[in-house]
Amino acid sequence: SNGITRPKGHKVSFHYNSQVEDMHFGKTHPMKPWRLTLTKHLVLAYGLQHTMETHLALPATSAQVQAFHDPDYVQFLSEVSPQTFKALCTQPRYQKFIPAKHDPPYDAVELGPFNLSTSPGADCPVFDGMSTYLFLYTGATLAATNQLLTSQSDIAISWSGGLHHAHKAEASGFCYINDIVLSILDLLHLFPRVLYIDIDVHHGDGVEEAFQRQPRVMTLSYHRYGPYDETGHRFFPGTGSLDDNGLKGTVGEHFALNVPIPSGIDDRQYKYLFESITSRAIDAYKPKAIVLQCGADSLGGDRLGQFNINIKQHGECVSFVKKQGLPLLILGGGGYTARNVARAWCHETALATDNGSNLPDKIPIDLIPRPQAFTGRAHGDGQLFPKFQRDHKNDCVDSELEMMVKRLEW
Ligand code: ZLS
Ligand code: CA
Ligand code: ZN
Repeated sequence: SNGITRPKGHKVSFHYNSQVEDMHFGKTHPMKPWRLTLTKHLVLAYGLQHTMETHLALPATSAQVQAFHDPDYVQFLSEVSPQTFKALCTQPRYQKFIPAKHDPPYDAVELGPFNLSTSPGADCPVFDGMSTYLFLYTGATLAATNQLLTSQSDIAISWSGGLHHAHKAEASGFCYINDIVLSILDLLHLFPRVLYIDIDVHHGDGVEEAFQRQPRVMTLSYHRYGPYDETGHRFFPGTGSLDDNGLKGTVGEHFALNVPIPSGIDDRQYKYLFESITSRAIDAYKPKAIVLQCGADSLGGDRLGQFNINIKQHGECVSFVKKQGLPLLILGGGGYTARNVARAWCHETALATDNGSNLPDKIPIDLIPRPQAFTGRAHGDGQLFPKFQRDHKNDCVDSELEMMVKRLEW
């Protein structure tokens, strides 16, 4: 009655556990798990749960997480909390993971092992409920992966996953467990070639690094990349230049692609880069499954991002990949202006189920099952899919973008 319909010819599953919503990285920390509450509420408000299977995620096991991560790191993560951190830090097995002291100005945060810290100024803080959170978002992604492996879904969605910076024995950039690497390792049991595409505004360095010697995984990241700033930093994590193509001298060389982008890129320019490069990568590589990390910090108006992409174009990337008709895992990632994250990921959930053009700008009030659940900011301004102000200076020169596409042709 509301125009929302089931997808024709393909099955979608949605993997999530609301427990992740209650976590807080810290008062000033940009990563807000409650953006997932907003996303869930929008998805439910539009009735999209009737167009797909919704699965309650269970936590991943330590054994599952050890398929990529160091056993000492996994043990630490499974026990850590603000209460246990100090005592854990003194245990002998973790000593080799504690970094040397840094000189000013890099001594501001006191780091424990694995780049973890209880200081409020840390990218990867230790917070209450952290273990629960980490193993749950990983469990959601692995359950989604399993749906694809068993052909029970054609598209599987895990918005709480997509944490692309985590390393084998180190947390990095708000990421602790690399659920993407774990998922791809599982996919490799069945699929001969897996393509990983990353539209988060940051470089997908953790995933690229894990598979830099592996020709059966191609990684393709679109991200902000630029020169050093006044503080001697590049835009995080500082890697992912055009000539970063997988580990030289190994069989993995040429199976990593990076698209470094200046600030302020607009919809037209992003569409040009994304569609020309992604289609060439797919034609040449012929993947049998695709993992798409949909970090929403590439949207205009993001608190950390520097692009000017609208939700419509962000979603068109999802549609473009879906159109390939391959088993598809859709993941979250960054996204720091919470209301826009929810708008984008709800819109993309609708695209996955062929309901992209069926969402009215205002939530149909008669569809709201539990009014008290919608007191958040998801519909605060009444407008669900606004055009963003193009608030970042556009440093993208069309001719340079064209040269980049040419250089990536092989
Ligand atoms: O891709 O730029 C950095 C590293 C630093 C600057 C910040 N300080 C705290 C540490 C050293 C060089 N880190 C980035 C990480 C971005 C991770 C993106 C993750 C993803 O989207 C996938 C989920 C960064 N940018 C902004 C901040 N950190 C940041 C901003 C504000 C704060 C508050 C909390 C903590 C300290 C004050 C913080 C970090
Ligand atoms: Ca990226
Ligand atoms: Zn990001």
